[in-house]
Amino acid sequence: MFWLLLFLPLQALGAVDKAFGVSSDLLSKYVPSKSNTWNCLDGSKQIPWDFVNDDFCDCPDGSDEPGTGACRNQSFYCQNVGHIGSFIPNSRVKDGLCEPNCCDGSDERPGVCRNTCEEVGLAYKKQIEAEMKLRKTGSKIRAKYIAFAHKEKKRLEDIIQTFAAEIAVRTKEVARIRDIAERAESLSASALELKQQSPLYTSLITHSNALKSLQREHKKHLQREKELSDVLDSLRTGYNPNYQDMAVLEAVRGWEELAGLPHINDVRKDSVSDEEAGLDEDWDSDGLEITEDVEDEMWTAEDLENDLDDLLNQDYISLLLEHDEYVQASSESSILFDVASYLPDSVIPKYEEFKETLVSWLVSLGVIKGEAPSSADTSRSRQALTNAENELNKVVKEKEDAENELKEIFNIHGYGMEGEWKKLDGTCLRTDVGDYTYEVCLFGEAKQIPIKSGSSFTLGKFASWNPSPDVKPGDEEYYKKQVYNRGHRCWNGPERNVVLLLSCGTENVLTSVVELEKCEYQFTGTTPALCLPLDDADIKSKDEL
Ligand code: MAN
Repeated sequence: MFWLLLFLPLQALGAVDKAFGVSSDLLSKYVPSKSNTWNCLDGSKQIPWDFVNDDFCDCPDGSDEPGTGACRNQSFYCQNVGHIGSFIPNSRVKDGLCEPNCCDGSDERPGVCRNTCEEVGLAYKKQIEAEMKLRKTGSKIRAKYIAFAHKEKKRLEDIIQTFAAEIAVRTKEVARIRDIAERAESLSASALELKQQSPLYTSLITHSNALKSLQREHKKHLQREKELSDVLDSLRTGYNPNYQDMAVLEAVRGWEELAGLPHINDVRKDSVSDEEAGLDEDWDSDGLEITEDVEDEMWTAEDLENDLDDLLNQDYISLLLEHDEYVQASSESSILFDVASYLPDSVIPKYEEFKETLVSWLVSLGVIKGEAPSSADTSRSRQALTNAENELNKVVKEKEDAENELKEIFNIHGYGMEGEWKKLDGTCLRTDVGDYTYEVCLFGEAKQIPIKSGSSFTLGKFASWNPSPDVKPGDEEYYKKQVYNRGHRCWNGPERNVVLLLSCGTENVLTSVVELEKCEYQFTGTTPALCLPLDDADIKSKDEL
Protein backbone atom coordinates (compact mmCIF):
# COMPACT_ATOMS: atom_id res chain seq x y z
CA MET A 1 0.00 0.00 0.00
CA PHE A 2 2.92 2.34 0.76
CA TRP A 3 3.90 2.39 -2.90
CA LEU A 4 0.88 4.63 -3.47
CA LEU A 5 2.41 7.25 -1.24
CA LEU A 6 5.45 7.42 -3.51
CA PHE A 7 3.31 8.83 -6.29
CA LEU A 8 1.52 11.40 -4.14
CA PRO A 9 2.51 15.12 -4.23
CA LEU A 10 4.80 16.25 -1.43
CA GLN A 11 1.98 18.18 0.27
CA ALA A 12 0.04 14.94 0.45
CA LEU A 13 2.97 13.18 2.10
CA GLY A 14 2.83 15.74 4.84
CA ALA A 15 -0.85 15.01 5.20
CA VAL A 16 -0.55 11.29 5.98
CA ASP A 17 -1.46 11.76 9.64
CA LYS A 18 -4.46 13.81 8.68
CA ALA A 19 -5.44 11.08 6.25
CA PHE A 20 -5.41 8.45 9.01
CA GLY A 21 -8.20 5.94 8.42
CA VAL A 22 -8.67 6.94 4.76
CA SER A 23 -8.91 4.18 2.16
CA SER A 24 -6.26 4.20 -0.57
CA ASP A 25 -8.66 5.32 -3.31
CA LEU A 26 -9.56 8.50 -1.35
CA LEU A 27 -6.09 9.25 -0.09
CA SER A 28 -5.38 11.82 -2.84
CA LYS A 29 -8.41 13.84 -1.68
CA TYR A 30 -6.97 14.40 1.82
CA VAL A 31 -4.63 17.24 0.80
CA PRO A 32 -4.80 20.90 2.13
CA SER A 33 -5.35 23.80 -0.25
CA LYS A 34 -2.72 26.51 -0.73
CA SER A 35 -4.51 28.57 1.89
CA ASN A 36 -4.41 25.54 4.22
CA THR A 37 -8.10 24.81 4.02
CA TRP A 38 -9.96 21.64 3.09
CA ASN A 39 -13.31 20.95 1.41
CA CYS A 40 -15.63 18.31 2.90
CA LEU A 41 -15.91 15.42 0.43
CA ASP A 42 -19.54 16.26 -0.42
CA GLY A 43 -18.38 19.86 -1.20
CA SER A 44 -20.86 21.29 1.33
CA LYS A 45 -18.32 23.14 3.50
CA GLN A 46 -14.78 24.48 3.61
CA ILE A 47 -12.90 23.99 6.89
CA PRO A 48 -9.35 24.74 8.08
CA TRP A 49 -7.00 21.84 7.32
CA ASP A 50 -6.27 21.55 11.05
CA PHE A 51 -9.89 20.52 11.65
CA VAL A 52 -9.34 17.24 9.77
CA ASN A 53 -9.02 14.30 12.17
CA ASP A 54 -9.07 16.62 15.19
CA ASP A 55 -11.66 14.40 16.95
CA PHE A 56 -14.47 16.93 16.33
CA CYS A 57 -17.10 16.48 13.61
CA ASP A 58 -17.26 19.51 11.27
CA CYS A 59 -18.48 18.21 7.89
CA PRO A 60 -22.17 17.25 7.47
CA ASP A 61 -21.04 14.08 5.63
CA GLY A 62 -18.55 13.23 8.43
CA SER A 63 -15.67 13.09 5.95
CA ASP A 64 -13.36 15.29 8.09
CA GLU A 65 -12.99 12.57 10.74
CA PRO A 66 -11.88 9.42 8.92
CA GLY A 67 -9.55 8.31 11.70
CA THR A 68 -11.53 9.14 14.86
CA GLY A 69 -14.96 8.18 16.10
CA ALA A 70 -16.13 11.83 16.23
CA CYS A 71 -18.59 11.64 13.28
CA ARG A 72 -21.27 8.92 13.46
CA ASN A 73 -21.68 6.08 10.97
CA GLN A 74 -18.31 6.48 9.27
CA SER A 75 -15.96 3.73 8.15
CA PHE A 76 -12.38 3.51 9.29
CA TYR A 77 -9.87 1.99 6.90
CA CYS A 78 -7.10 -0.25 8.25
CA GLN A 79 -4.28 -0.47 5.72
CA ASN A 80 -3.14 -3.89 7.02
CA VAL A 81 0.15 -3.80 5.11
CA GLY A 82 1.25 -7.40 4.42
CA HIS A 83 -2.41 -8.51 4.26
CA ILE A 84 -5.56 -6.96 2.79
CA GLY A 85 -6.88 -3.54 3.81
CA SER A 86 -10.33 -3.51 5.40
CA PHE A 87 -13.01 -1.21 6.78
CA ILE A 88 -14.43 -1.26 10.32
CA PRO A 89 -17.16 1.00 11.78
CA ASN A 90 -15.41 4.11 13.14
CA SER A 91 -17.25 3.65 16.45
CA ARG A 92 -14.77 0.84 17.12
CA VAL A 93 -11.75 3.08 16.69
CA LYS A 94 -9.82 3.62 19.92
CA ASP A 95 -12.36 1.63 21.97
CA GLY A 96 -9.55 -0.35 23.60
CA LEU A 97 -10.45 -3.57 21.72
CA CYS A 98 -8.28 -5.05 18.95
CA GLU A 99 -10.41 -5.59 15.85
CA PRO A 100 -9.70 -8.89 14.05
CA ASN A 101 -10.17 -7.08 10.71
CA CYS A 102 -7.48 -4.58 11.64
CA CYS A 103 -4.46 -6.85 11.87
CA ASP A 104 -2.13 -3.81 11.82
CA GLY A 105 -3.67 -2.58 15.12
CA SER A 106 -4.17 0.89 13.62
CA ASP A 107 -7.66 1.14 15.15
CA GLU A 108 -6.09 1.57 18.60
CA ARG A 109 -3.39 3.81 20.07
CA PRO A 110 0.18 2.66 19.37
CA GLY A 111 1.26 -0.26 21.55
CA VAL A 112 -2.30 -1.46 22.36
CA CYS A 113 -2.61 -4.06 19.56
CA ARG A 114 0.18 -6.16 18.07
CA ASN A 115 0.61 -5.98 14.28
CA THR A 116 -0.20 -9.52 13.15
CA CYS A 117 -0.63 -8.72 9.46
CA GLU A 118 2.40 -10.68 8.33
CA GLU A 119 1.29 -13.98 9.89
CA VAL A 120 -2.40 -13.39 9.11
CA GLY A 121 -1.44 -12.53 5.51
CA LEU A 122 0.71 -15.63 5.19
CA ALA A 123 -2.04 -17.92 6.54
CA TYR A 124 -4.54 -16.27 4.20
CA LYS A 125 -2.23 -16.70 1.24
CA LYS A 126 -1.81 -20.39 2.07
CA GLN A 127 -5.57 -20.80 2.34
CA ILE A 128 -6.10 -19.11 -1.02
CA GLU A 129 -3.41 -21.28 -2.61
CA ALA A 130 -5.04 -24.44 -1.22
CA GLU A 131 -8.44 -23.31 -2.53
CA MET A 132 -6.99 -22.60 -5.95
CA LYS A 133 -5.29 -25.99 -6.06
CA LEU A 134 -8.62 -27.62 -5.18
CA ARG A 135 -10.37 -25.63 -7.89
CA LYS A 136 -7.73 -26.58 -10.43
CA THR A 137 -8.08 -30.31 -9.73
CA GLY A 138 -11.86 -30.10 -9.36
CA SER A 139 -12.30 -28.12 -12.56
CA LYS A 140 -10.63 -30.92 -14.54
CA ILE A 141 -13.30 -33.32 -13.27
CA ARG A 142 -15.93 -30.69 -14.00
CA ALA A 143 -14.66 -30.46 -17.58
CA LYS A 144 -15.26 -34.22 -17.89
CA TYR A 145 -18.82 -33.74 -16.63
CA ILE A 146 -19.34 -31.10 -19.32
CA ALA A 147 -17.92 -33.42 -21.99
CA PHE A 148 -20.37 -36.09 -20.78
CA ALA A 149 -23.28 -33.66 -21.21
CA HIS A 150 -22.23 -32.97 -24.81
CA LYS A 151 -22.05 -36.70 -25.52
CA GLU A 152 -25.47 -37.15 -23.99
CA LYS A 153 -26.77 -34.31 -26.16
CA LYS A 154 -25.41 -36.01 -29.27
CA ARG A 155 -26.81 -39.38 -28.24
CA LEU A 156 -30.25 -37.92 -27.59
CA GLU A 157 -30.25 -35.95 -30.84
CA ASP A 158 -29.41 -39.14 -32.71
CA ILE A 159 -32.15 -41.18 -31.10
CA ILE A 160 -34.67 -38.37 -31.63
CA GLN A 161 -33.81 -38.48 -35.32
CA THR A 162 -34.19 -42.25 -35.40
CA PHE A 163 -37.53 -41.98 -33.60
CA ALA A 164 -38.70 -39.33 -36.08
CA ALA A 165 -37.92 -41.61 -39.01
CA GLU A 166 -39.63 -44.53 -37.27
CA ILE A 167 -42.70 -42.38 -36.54
CA ALA A 168 -42.97 -41.45 -40.22
CA VAL A 169 -42.91 -45.13 -41.23
CA ARG A 170 -45.30 -46.20 -38.48
CA THR A 171 -47.74 -43.36 -39.24
CA LYS A 172 -47.99 -44.58 -42.83
CA GLU A 173 -48.40 -48.14 -41.60
CA VAL A 174 -51.21 -47.10 -39.23
CA ALA A 175 -52.97 -45.28 -42.10
CA ARG A 176 -52.66 -48.36 -44.29
CA ILE A 177 -53.97 -50.71 -41.59
CA ARG A 178 -56.75 -48.27 -40.67
CA ASP A 179 -57.81 -48.22 -44.28
CA ILE A 180 -57.94 -52.01 -44.34
CA ALA A 181 -59.83 -52.16 -41.04
CA GLU A 182 -62.36 -49.61 -42.22
CA ARG A 183 -62.91 -51.42 -45.45
CA ALA A 184 -63.23 -54.74 -43.62
CA GLU A 185 -65.81 -53.16 -41.33
CA SER A 186 -67.81 -51.94 -44.26
CA LEU A 187 -68.04 -55.41 -45.71
CA SER A 188 -70.87 -57.67 -44.73
CA ALA A 189 -70.10 -60.99 -43.12
CA SER A 190 -71.46 -62.77 -46.15
CA ALA A 191 -69.39 -60.68 -48.54
CA LEU A 192 -66.30 -61.51 -46.59
CA GLU A 193 -67.24 -65.16 -46.47
CA LEU A 194 -67.64 -65.10 -50.21
CA LYS A 195 -64.18 -63.58 -50.64
CA GLN A 196 -62.77 -66.16 -48.26
CA GLN A 197 -64.03 -68.88 -50.56
CA SER A 198 -61.76 -67.74 -53.35
CA PRO A 199 -59.43 -70.57 -54.47
CA LEU A 200 -56.41 -68.35 -53.83
CA TYR A 201 -57.44 -67.64 -50.24
CA THR A 202 -58.45 -71.21 -49.39
CA SER A 203 -55.18 -72.46 -50.86
CA LEU A 204 -53.28 -69.86 -48.81
CA ILE A 205 -54.99 -71.04 -45.62
CA THR A 206 -54.27 -74.69 -46.53
CA HIS A 207 -50.62 -73.81 -47.12
CA SER A 208 -50.50 -71.98 -43.84
CA ASN A 209 -52.04 -74.91 -41.96
CA ALA A 210 -49.68 -77.34 -43.66
CA LEU A 211 -46.71 -75.14 -42.73
CA LYS A 212 -47.88 -74.93 -39.13
CA SER A 213 -48.18 -78.72 -38.97
CA LEU A 214 -44.73 -79.13 -40.53
CA GLN A 215 -43.31 -76.70 -38.05
CA ARG A 216 -44.84 -78.67 -35.18
CA GLU A 217 -43.49 -81.98 -36.50
CA HIS A 218 -40.10 -80.40 -37.20
CA LYS A 219 -39.84 -79.24 -33.60
CA LYS A 220 -40.74 -82.75 -32.39
CA HIS A 221 -38.02 -84.24 -34.59
CA LEU A 222 -35.44 -81.77 -33.41
CA GLN A 223 -36.20 -82.68 -29.82
CA ARG A 224 -36.02 -86.37 -30.61
CA GLU A 225 -32.72 -85.92 -32.44
CA LYS A 226 -31.30 -84.09 -29.46
CA GLU A 227 -32.31 -86.87 -27.08
CA LEU A 228 -30.87 -89.52 -29.42
CA SER A 229 -27.58 -87.67 -29.79
CA ASP A 230 -27.34 -87.45 -25.99
CA VAL A 231 -27.86 -91.23 -25.73
CA LEU A 232 -25.23 -91.86 -28.42
CA ASP A 233 -22.80 -89.40 -26.87
CA SER A 234 -22.96 -91.15 -23.53
CA LEU A 235 -22.59 -94.54 -25.26
CA ARG A 236 -19.53 -93.17 -27.15
CA THR A 237 -17.81 -91.80 -24.10
CA GLY A 238 -18.93 -94.48 -21.64
CA TYR A 239 -18.57 -97.84 -23.45
CA ASN A 240 -15.77 -100.24 -22.48
CA PRO A 241 -13.60 -101.05 -25.57
CA ASN A 242 -12.12 -104.09 -23.78
CA TYR A 243 -15.41 -106.04 -24.21
CA GLN A 244 -14.90 -105.95 -28.00
CA ASP A 245 -18.65 -105.72 -28.54
CA MET A 246 -18.89 -105.19 -32.30
CA ALA A 247 -22.48 -104.00 -32.24
CA VAL A 248 -21.62 -101.24 -29.76
CA LEU A 249 -18.43 -100.37 -31.65
CA GLU A 250 -20.34 -100.11 -34.92
CA ALA A 251 -22.97 -97.92 -33.35
CA VAL A 252 -20.29 -95.63 -31.91
CA ARG A 253 -18.35 -95.46 -35.22
CA GLY A 254 -21.57 -94.78 -37.12
CA TRP A 255 -22.51 -91.95 -34.76
CA GLU A 256 -19.02 -90.45 -34.92
CA GLU A 257 -19.17 -90.42 -38.72
CA LEU A 258 -22.63 -88.88 -38.79
CA ALA A 259 -21.79 -86.21 -36.24
CA GLY A 260 -18.30 -85.52 -37.65
CA LEU A 261 -16.59 -86.53 -34.42
CA PRO A 262 -13.12 -88.09 -34.10
CA HIS A 263 -12.98 -91.68 -32.82
CA ILE A 264 -13.25 -91.70 -29.07
CA ASN A 265 -10.17 -93.96 -28.62
CA ASP A 266 -7.98 -91.40 -30.44
CA VAL A 267 -9.44 -88.65 -28.32
CA ARG A 268 -8.76 -90.65 -25.16
CA LYS A 269 -5.14 -91.24 -26.28
CA ASP A 270 -4.50 -87.60 -27.03
CA SER A 271 -6.78 -86.67 -24.14
CA VAL A 272 -8.06 -83.77 -26.19
CA SER A 273 -11.73 -83.11 -25.99
CA ASP A 274 -13.95 -82.64 -29.02
CA GLU A 275 -14.29 -79.04 -28.17
CA GLU A 276 -10.52 -78.64 -27.82
CA ALA A 277 -10.09 -80.37 -31.16
CA GLY A 278 -12.39 -77.69 -32.53
CA LEU A 279 -15.00 -80.17 -33.71
CA ASP A 280 -18.68 -79.88 -33.26
CA GLU A 281 -21.81 -80.73 -35.12
CA ASP A 282 -21.29 -77.99 -37.70
CA TRP A 283 -17.81 -79.15 -38.67
CA ASP A 284 -16.71 -82.24 -40.60
CA SER A 285 -13.73 -84.39 -39.60
CA ASP A 286 -11.42 -82.36 -41.82
CA GLY A 287 -12.38 -79.27 -39.87
CA LEU A 288 -14.41 -77.79 -42.76
CA GLU A 289 -17.70 -76.09 -42.03
CA ILE A 290 -20.70 -78.03 -43.22
CA THR A 291 -22.78 -75.55 -45.15
CA GLU A 292 -26.19 -76.38 -46.37
CA ASP A 293 -26.75 -75.86 -50.09
CA VAL A 294 -30.06 -74.06 -50.50
CA GLU A 295 -31.63 -73.07 -53.77
CA ASP A 296 -32.30 -69.39 -54.36
CA GLU A 297 -35.42 -68.17 -52.54
CA MET A 298 -35.49 -71.31 -50.41
CA TRP A 299 -35.29 -70.75 -46.68
CA THR A 300 -32.21 -71.73 -44.70
CA ALA A 301 -32.49 -73.48 -41.33
CA GLU A 302 -31.81 -70.11 -39.72
CA ASP A 303 -34.62 -68.39 -41.66
CA LEU A 304 -36.96 -71.17 -40.57
CA GLU A 305 -35.94 -70.72 -36.99
CA ASN A 306 -36.23 -66.93 -36.99
CA ASP A 307 -38.84 -65.89 -39.53
CA LEU A 308 -41.36 -68.69 -39.84
CA ASP A 309 -43.43 -67.59 -36.86
CA ASP A 310 -43.81 -64.08 -38.30
CA LEU A 311 -44.96 -65.49 -41.61
CA LEU A 312 -47.51 -67.74 -39.94
CA ASN A 313 -48.85 -64.93 -37.78
CA GLN A 314 -49.80 -62.80 -40.76
CA ASP A 315 -53.25 -61.32 -40.92
CA TYR A 316 -54.64 -63.26 -43.88
CA ILE A 317 -57.93 -61.35 -43.96
CA SER A 318 -56.03 -58.12 -44.44
CA LEU A 319 -53.98 -59.75 -47.14
CA LEU A 320 -57.13 -60.92 -48.84
CA LEU A 321 -58.65 -57.44 -48.80
CA GLU A 322 -55.44 -55.90 -50.05
CA HIS A 323 -55.25 -58.48 -52.81
CA ASP A 324 -58.80 -57.71 -53.80
CA GLU A 325 -58.10 -54.03 -54.02
CA TYR A 326 -54.96 -54.65 -55.99
CA VAL A 327 -56.80 -56.77 -58.53
CA GLN A 328 -59.62 -54.25 -58.77
CA ALA A 329 -57.21 -51.37 -59.24
CA SER A 330 -55.39 -53.12 -62.06
CA SER A 331 -58.60 -54.03 -63.87
CA GLU A 332 -60.02 -50.53 -63.33
CA SER A 333 -56.89 -49.01 -64.78
CA SER A 334 -57.44 -50.77 -68.10
CA ILE A 335 -59.51 -48.62 -70.45
CA LEU A 336 -60.05 -51.51 -72.85
CA PHE A 337 -63.32 -52.51 -71.12
CA ASP A 338 -64.28 -49.00 -70.11
CA VAL A 339 -67.21 -48.35 -72.48
CA ALA A 340 -67.42 -44.69 -71.40
CA SER A 341 -64.00 -43.99 -72.84
CA TYR A 342 -65.33 -44.87 -76.35
CA LEU A 343 -68.33 -42.53 -76.06
CA PRO A 344 -68.55 -38.82 -76.88
CA ASP A 345 -68.64 -36.62 -73.75
CA SER A 346 -72.22 -35.47 -74.35
CA VAL A 347 -73.54 -39.04 -74.08
CA ILE A 348 -71.63 -40.07 -70.95
CA PRO A 349 -74.14 -38.80 -68.27
CA LYS A 350 -76.98 -40.73 -69.99
CA TYR A 351 -74.77 -43.80 -70.25
CA GLU A 352 -73.80 -43.68 -66.49
CA GLU A 353 -77.48 -43.36 -65.51
CA PHE A 354 -78.38 -46.33 -67.68
CA LYS A 355 -75.47 -48.38 -66.26
CA GLU A 356 -76.51 -47.75 -62.63
CA THR A 357 -80.16 -48.76 -63.33
CA LEU A 358 -79.06 -51.90 -65.14
CA VAL A 359 -76.67 -52.96 -62.36
CA SER A 360 -79.31 -52.47 -59.66
CA TRP A 361 -81.82 -54.61 -61.67
CA LEU A 362 -79.25 -57.35 -62.12
CA VAL A 363 -78.47 -57.30 -58.37
CA SER A 364 -82.16 -57.45 -57.41
CA LEU A 365 -82.74 -60.31 -59.85
CA GLY A 366 -79.77 -62.18 -58.35
CA VAL A 367 -77.87 -62.26 -61.61
CA ILE A 368 -74.85 -60.48 -60.09
CA LYS A 369 -73.79 -59.93 -56.46
CA GLY A 370 -73.70 -56.41 -54.92
CA GLU A 371 -71.39 -55.44 -52.08
CA ALA A 372 -73.47 -55.12 -48.91
CA PRO A 373 -72.08 -52.84 -46.24
CA SER A 374 -72.10 -53.51 -42.49
CA SER A 375 -70.53 -55.56 -39.74
CA ALA A 376 -67.85 -58.04 -40.64
CA ASP A 377 -65.28 -60.27 -39.21
CA THR A 378 -63.04 -57.35 -38.47
CA SER A 379 -61.60 -58.24 -35.08
CA ARG A 380 -58.20 -59.19 -36.49
CA SER A 381 -57.83 -56.06 -38.57
CA ARG A 382 -59.07 -53.94 -35.65
CA GLN A 383 -56.57 -55.70 -33.40
CA ALA A 384 -53.82 -55.11 -35.97
CA LEU A 385 -54.79 -51.43 -36.06
CA THR A 386 -54.76 -51.15 -32.26
CA ASN A 387 -51.35 -52.85 -32.14
CA ALA A 388 -49.95 -50.55 -34.82
CA GLU A 389 -51.36 -47.48 -33.05
CA ASN A 390 -49.92 -48.62 -29.72
CA GLU A 391 -46.53 -49.13 -31.30
CA LEU A 392 -46.71 -45.69 -32.89
CA ASN A 393 -47.76 -44.05 -29.61
CA LYS A 394 -44.93 -45.81 -27.82
CA VAL A 395 -42.36 -44.36 -30.21
CA VAL A 396 -43.99 -40.89 -30.05
CA LYS A 397 -43.74 -41.03 -26.26
CA GLU A 398 -40.13 -42.22 -26.38
CA LYS A 399 -39.30 -39.33 -28.71
CA GLU A 400 -41.01 -36.83 -26.40
CA ASP A 401 -39.12 -38.19 -23.38
CA ALA A 402 -35.81 -37.90 -25.24
CA GLU A 403 -36.69 -34.32 -26.30
CA ASN A 404 -37.51 -33.33 -22.72
CA GLU A 405 -34.32 -34.93 -21.46
CA LEU A 406 -32.38 -33.02 -24.10
CA LYS A 407 -33.98 -29.71 -23.07
CA GLU A 408 -33.01 -30.29 -19.43
CA ILE A 409 -29.29 -30.83 -20.12
CA PHE A 410 -28.35 -27.22 -20.80
CA ASN A 411 -31.23 -25.63 -18.93
CA ILE A 412 -30.08 -23.27 -16.17
CA HIS A 413 -32.82 -24.58 -13.88
CA GLY A 414 -31.89 -28.16 -14.74
CA TYR A 415 -28.38 -29.46 -15.23
CA GLY A 416 -26.67 -26.04 -15.47
CA MET A 417 -25.52 -23.66 -18.19
CA GLU A 418 -22.82 -26.03 -19.33
CA GLY A 419 -24.65 -29.26 -18.48
CA GLU A 420 -22.10 -29.92 -15.74
CA TRP A 421 -24.69 -31.49 -13.42
CA LYS A 422 -26.07 -34.03 -15.89
CA LYS A 423 -23.38 -36.56 -15.03
CA LEU A 424 -24.47 -36.39 -11.36
CA ASP A 425 -28.14 -37.07 -12.02
CA GLY A 426 -29.00 -39.95 -9.68
CA THR A 427 -25.62 -39.97 -7.91
CA CYS A 428 -26.30 -40.81 -4.27
CA LEU A 429 -24.27 -39.30 -1.41
CA ARG A 430 -24.43 -40.82 2.07
CA THR A 431 -23.20 -40.17 5.57
CA ASP A 432 -23.90 -41.63 9.00
CA VAL A 433 -24.89 -39.20 11.72
CA GLY A 434 -26.23 -40.41 15.09
CA ASP A 435 -28.71 -43.24 14.66
CA TYR A 436 -29.24 -42.62 10.95
CA THR A 437 -27.66 -42.90 7.55
CA TYR A 438 -28.60 -39.80 5.59
CA GLU A 439 -28.75 -40.14 1.83
CA VAL A 440 -29.39 -37.75 -1.00
CA CYS A 441 -29.64 -38.92 -4.59
CA LEU A 442 -29.00 -35.75 -6.58
CA PHE A 443 -32.07 -34.53 -8.47
CA GLY A 444 -33.95 -37.44 -6.90
CA GLU A 445 -34.80 -38.10 -3.28
CA ALA A 446 -33.29 -37.52 0.19
CA LYS A 447 -33.74 -40.17 2.90
CA GLN A 448 -33.16 -40.82 6.56
CA ILE A 449 -32.43 -44.53 7.09
CA PRO A 450 -32.17 -45.91 10.65
CA ILE A 451 -28.83 -47.70 11.12
CA LYS A 452 -30.18 -50.35 13.49
CA SER A 453 -33.81 -51.01 12.67
CA GLY A 454 -37.04 -49.29 11.77
CA SER A 455 -38.37 -47.79 8.62
CA SER A 456 -36.83 -45.01 6.57
CA PHE A 457 -38.26 -41.53 6.18
CA THR A 458 -38.35 -39.69 2.89
CA LEU A 459 -36.91 -36.28 3.61
CA GLY A 460 -38.05 -34.84 0.30
CA LYS A 461 -37.72 -34.88 -3.46
CA PHE A 462 -35.64 -32.46 -5.54
CA ALA A 463 -37.61 -29.25 -5.94
CA SER A 464 -35.22 -26.51 -7.07
CA TRP A 465 -31.85 -24.86 -6.96
CA ASN A 466 -31.39 -21.89 -4.63
CA PRO A 467 -34.90 -20.33 -4.57
CA SER A 468 -33.81 -17.04 -2.95
CA PRO A 469 -35.03 -14.00 -4.95
CA ASP A 470 -31.64 -12.36 -4.33
CA VAL A 471 -29.86 -15.05 -6.29
CA LYS A 472 -29.93 -14.95 -10.08
CA PRO A 473 -30.59 -18.32 -11.75
CA GLY A 474 -27.46 -19.42 -13.56
CA ASP A 475 -25.07 -17.58 -11.21
CA GLU A 476 -22.41 -19.47 -9.31
CA GLU A 477 -24.33 -18.93 -6.07
CA TYR A 478 -27.48 -20.45 -7.56
CA TYR A 479 -25.89 -23.88 -7.84
CA LYS A 480 -24.56 -23.89 -4.29
CA LYS A 481 -27.94 -24.76 -2.83
CA GLN A 482 -30.52 -27.44 -3.64
CA VAL A 483 -33.92 -27.81 -2.03
CA TYR A 484 -35.62 -31.17 -1.48
CA ASN A 485 -39.16 -30.94 -0.13
CA ARG A 486 -42.47 -32.75 0.42
CA GLY A 487 -40.94 -35.50 2.51
CA HIS A 488 -42.82 -37.61 5.07
CA ARG A 489 -44.85 -35.42 7.38
CA CYS A 490 -43.40 -34.92 10.81
CA TRP A 491 -45.63 -35.92 13.71
CA ASN A 492 -47.43 -32.73 14.69
CA GLY A 493 -45.15 -30.79 12.40
CA PRO A 494 -44.27 -29.89 8.82
CA GLU A 495 -43.36 -32.16 5.93
CA ARG A 496 -39.70 -33.09 6.19
CA ASN A 497 -37.41 -31.12 3.89
CA VAL A 498 -33.73 -30.70 3.14
CA VAL A 499 -31.49 -27.85 2.10
CA LEU A 500 -28.30 -29.16 0.55
CA LEU A 501 -25.39 -26.70 0.64
CA LEU A 502 -22.62 -27.52 -1.79
CA SER A 503 -19.14 -26.20 -2.43
CA CYS A 504 -16.22 -27.02 -4.69
CA GLY A 505 -14.38 -30.23 -3.82
CA THR A 506 -12.61 -32.98 -5.71
CA GLU A 507 -15.17 -35.57 -4.60
CA ASN A 508 -18.93 -35.86 -4.43
CA VAL A 509 -19.46 -36.31 -0.69
CA LEU A 510 -21.69 -35.30 2.18
CA THR A 511 -19.64 -33.68 4.90
CA SER A 512 -22.32 -32.96 7.53
CA VAL A 513 -26.01 -33.25 8.34
CA VAL A 514 -27.85 -31.23 10.98
CA GLU A 515 -31.51 -31.04 11.89
CA LEU A 516 -31.77 -27.27 12.25
CA GLU A 517 -35.42 -27.28 13.27
CA LYS A 518 -37.63 -30.28 13.87
CA CYS A 519 -37.79 -32.18 10.55
CA GLU A 520 -35.85 -29.48 8.69
CA TYR A 521 -32.47 -30.81 7.69
CA GLN A 522 -29.37 -29.11 6.38
CA PHE A 523 -26.92 -31.29 4.44
CA THR A 524 -23.49 -29.98 3.52
CA GLY A 525 -21.33 -31.47 0.83
CA THR A 526 -18.75 -30.98 -1.88
CA THR A 527 -18.72 -31.64 -5.61
CA PRO A 528 -16.36 -31.01 -8.55
CA ALA A 529 -19.35 -29.62 -10.48
CA LEU A 530 -18.86 -26.37 -8.53
CA CYS A 531 -15.12 -26.04 -9.22
CA LEU A 532 -15.00 -23.31 -11.85
CA PRO A 533 -11.76 -23.15 -13.81
CA LEU A 534 -9.31 -20.45 -12.65
CA ASP A 535 -9.34 -17.38 -14.83
CA ASP A 536 -6.69 -14.65 -15.30
CA ALA A 537 -8.33 -12.46 -12.65
CA ASP A 538 -8.10 -15.27 -10.05
CA ILE A 539 -4.43 -15.81 -10.79
CA LYS A 540 -3.72 -12.06 -10.73
CA SER A 541 -5.45 -11.52 -7.39
CA LYS A 542 -3.50 -14.45 -5.89
CA ASP A 543 -0.23 -13.03 -7.17
CA GLU A 544 -1.07 -9.69 -5.58
CA LEU A 545 -1.33 -11.19 -2.12
C1 MAN B 1 -37.86 -39.10 13.57
C2 MAN B 1 -36.71 -38.50 12.80
C3 MAN B 1 -36.21 -37.24 13.48
C4 MAN B 1 -37.36 -36.29 13.71
C5 MAN B 1 -38.48 -36.99 14.44
C6 MAN B 1 -39.69 -36.05 14.57
O1 MAN B 1 -37.43 -39.59 14.77
O2 MAN B 1 -37.16 -38.20 11.54
O3 MAN B 1 -35.22 -36.63 12.69
O4 MAN B 1 -36.95 -35.16 14.44
O5 MAN B 1 -38.88 -38.15 13.76
O6 MAN B 1 -40.73 -36.66 15.26
